[in-house]
Amino acid sequence: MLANVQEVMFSPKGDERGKLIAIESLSEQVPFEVKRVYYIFDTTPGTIRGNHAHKKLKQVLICVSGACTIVCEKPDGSKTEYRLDWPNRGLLIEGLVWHQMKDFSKDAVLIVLASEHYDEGDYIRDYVKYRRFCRELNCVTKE
Ligand code: T46
Repeated sequence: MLANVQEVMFSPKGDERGKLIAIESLSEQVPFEVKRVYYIFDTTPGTIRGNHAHKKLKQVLICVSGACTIVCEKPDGSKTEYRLDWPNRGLLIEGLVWHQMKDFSKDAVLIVLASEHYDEGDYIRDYVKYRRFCRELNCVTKE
């Protein structure tokens, strides 16, 4: 089972009027068909969201306004923090990655492009179960 985290960059098209970023399914940055889009905003100061992993879901997270930090833990236990603070930076998360979102700025709007429709059965929300699941399955971590 795959677990992968990767920063992706979008190229803004700019002219004297401002900037525009276009995102397409099945592109280098979004290597899946987008079936769902959701966004997180108006976050209570100090709040921590996430704290779960997905079994199969692939997602790209983009903070289109403000900033927030995504903490990702792979099945091998390695942890990395990513500060998303610019609309041209995204984070691709695929499969069994335990993730947490924190340090939202007041104006943060975090948009998420997802490969599947909402399915609570795809979530692992218990950390002990997550670690057990990773041990039981032979997880593959892309470098
Ligand atoms: C993730 C991170 C980055 C729905 O009904 N439909 C949806 O598509 C989503 C995403 C959520 N919900 C419901 C489920 C809960 O009752 O909205 C409520 C809040 O969801 P949750 O507590 O899972 O939200 P976060 O911010 O902890 O996590 C979300 C996504 O759920 C998750 O897939 O990877 O953002």
